[in-house]
Amino acid sequence: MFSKILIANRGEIACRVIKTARRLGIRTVAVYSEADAGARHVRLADEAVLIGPAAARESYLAAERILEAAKKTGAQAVHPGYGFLSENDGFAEACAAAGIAFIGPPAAAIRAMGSKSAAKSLMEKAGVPLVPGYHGDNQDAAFLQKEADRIGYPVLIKASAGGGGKGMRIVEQAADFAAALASCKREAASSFGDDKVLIEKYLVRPRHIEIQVFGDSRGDCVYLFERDCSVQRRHQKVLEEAPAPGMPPERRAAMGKAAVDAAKAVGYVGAGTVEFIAEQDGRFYFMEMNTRLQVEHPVTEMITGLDLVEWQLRVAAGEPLPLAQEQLAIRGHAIEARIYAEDPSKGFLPSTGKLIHLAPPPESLNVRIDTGVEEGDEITPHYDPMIAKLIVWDGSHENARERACARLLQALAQYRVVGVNSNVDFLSRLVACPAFANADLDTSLIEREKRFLFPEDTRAPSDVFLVAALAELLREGETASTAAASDTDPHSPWHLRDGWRLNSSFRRQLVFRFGETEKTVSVGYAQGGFELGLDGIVTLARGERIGNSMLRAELGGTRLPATVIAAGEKRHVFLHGRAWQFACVDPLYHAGEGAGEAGGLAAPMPGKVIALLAQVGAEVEKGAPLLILEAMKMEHTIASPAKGRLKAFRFNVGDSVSEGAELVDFEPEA
Ligand code: MV4
Repeated sequence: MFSKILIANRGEIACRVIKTARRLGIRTVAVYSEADAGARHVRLADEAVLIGPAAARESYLAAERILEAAKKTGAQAVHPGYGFLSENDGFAEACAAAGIAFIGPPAAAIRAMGSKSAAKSLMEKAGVPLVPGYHGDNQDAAFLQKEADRIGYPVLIKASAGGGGKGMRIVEQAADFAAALASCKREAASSFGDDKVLIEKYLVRPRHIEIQVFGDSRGDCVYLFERDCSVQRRHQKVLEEAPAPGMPPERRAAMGKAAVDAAKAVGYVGAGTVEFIAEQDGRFYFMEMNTRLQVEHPVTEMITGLDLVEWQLRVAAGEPLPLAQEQLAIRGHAIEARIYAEDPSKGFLPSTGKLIHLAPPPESLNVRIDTGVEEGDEITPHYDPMIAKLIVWDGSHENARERACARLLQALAQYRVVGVNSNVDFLSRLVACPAFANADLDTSLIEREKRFLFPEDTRAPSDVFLVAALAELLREGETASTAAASDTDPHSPWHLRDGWRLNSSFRRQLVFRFGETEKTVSVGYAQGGFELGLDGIVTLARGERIGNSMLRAELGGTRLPATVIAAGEKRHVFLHGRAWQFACVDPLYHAGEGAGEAGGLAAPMPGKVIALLAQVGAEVEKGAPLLILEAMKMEHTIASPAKGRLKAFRFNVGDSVSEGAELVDFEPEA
């Protein structure tokens, strides 16, 4: 076995490989780009080598720099992870030439599966079933039209060099074929530099079922059962599960055998995946082979109890496969959800930024999290915006899938992501939607269920605003007691945040902005709590904050565990297993913002100063309460527009101020 390996990748997969290497006592070398200097995979590895700037071409795709790092650190093998150089036959060859083991298949096997049409010819010879079609060299338009007519419509025209759905055309009838062929060839030429196409029967409502295979250098090969990855959006997998729902043992064995035949036909060694497209009745056809460890390998690990990275390392070191086919069995059901920094309501636009708060559900026998980031890390525009893979497993004999779905829903409800948009709520709706719950799977499930998955009504229930208001008031209370403790007069009534004011029976207001709409919660102070008014209904609210974000709330006598996270003026409320996001706007906060930039804060309307809340000379955070102004029988907190220093108050308690008057001298931090 190797004593030191280099991981030519980043993110969660680099971390995943390090985990197994460490368990096996193998030292690890990470490589990283300038953008990843503080990344988790760098922190976890025993050594790390900077290989270049953020752009992948100059770092994670720079084969020579990675090999140089391997030589310099004395690594005996390179694990390529997925993506980047993992399916680059030239890199596999260069490793071998440098005397470094490539933890993956031989270069020739990568090459053989690299061309989709050549791979299909090879598979046909090996007796692996193919979708009825034509994938030969004759590209004459009239000939291809005849082939399409023979196959029968609808047909699919695919770019031979394509993949991932690029350059595909569905043709419904013979009359449309010539035009579709011409346009497909144009796209293939410009996208792949090769206009060769193949023609296939178009399958309606297909499933994506893939078989995990493993070969060793002695020529043995086994299959580790299947994964159903039908739930995709634009050829991006979203949910993956194992085993495939409704798979009879005989078909599993037939698909397993076909996959092993495919692997053996190209002399496969290591972990590989043979992708099949399956009709609803179960008939299956070879699509392509991925010559690497896949993102979704954990679901296979969960149902087999195996560590596929350990197998990869053993096989690459020349050891035989650890287990034979008859020693392999399936236990339970596993589902993986890919947690992404993206905005599902904006076409899944990637969302970048700092992970201000990141709290995954607790890991257990049933819940696994594979991630490359922690709270405080950044999702940058340079790489894939995946935050983590959330994998659940249930071992029941009867209804393991149903239980796994329930576990996944629960884990998603616990997942907290603040700082970037995430697909967590979208995933919850997806797992809960009847088609997925009933395992009515095919590759267009998301498209078909879009009305359920992209609800237009995003209004939050009242509870959400009441909980947010309560969190705000409790937080203020804590700030006020801290201020009182450091004041010369700790008994000053101005520090009591219980609504006590001389001769004034006011109600203050908290305003939450949610998209285009605003919700106003009026606040009255009651014994041991608050009277919160919303939409004409008054609710008695009380509770306590636990730590910085957890809230033990009680609304009208009902206990509600909630989490409220403040990030600037943004508030994230996690309640009822869902997440809501809106802004908390102090009515005067914005009025003062412009003035704040000029070094002061102006009164937005005539009123009276009724409390000074901060110490002159103090460093204050953005949003820190500075003073309270009473205007039009309401109390308004003037908050700091930025982080900075409070130089002076221009008025005393009791002073009347006119509209536009500068209230404080404020120095924003440089
Ligand atoms: C197909 C098909 C229906 N019939 N081929 C999409 C990606 C590429 N690898 C192959 N793809 C498809 N090929 C025939 N003959 C439907 C798809 C397809 C698909 C396949 C697997 C997973 C998701 C998909 C989403 C849309 C279309």
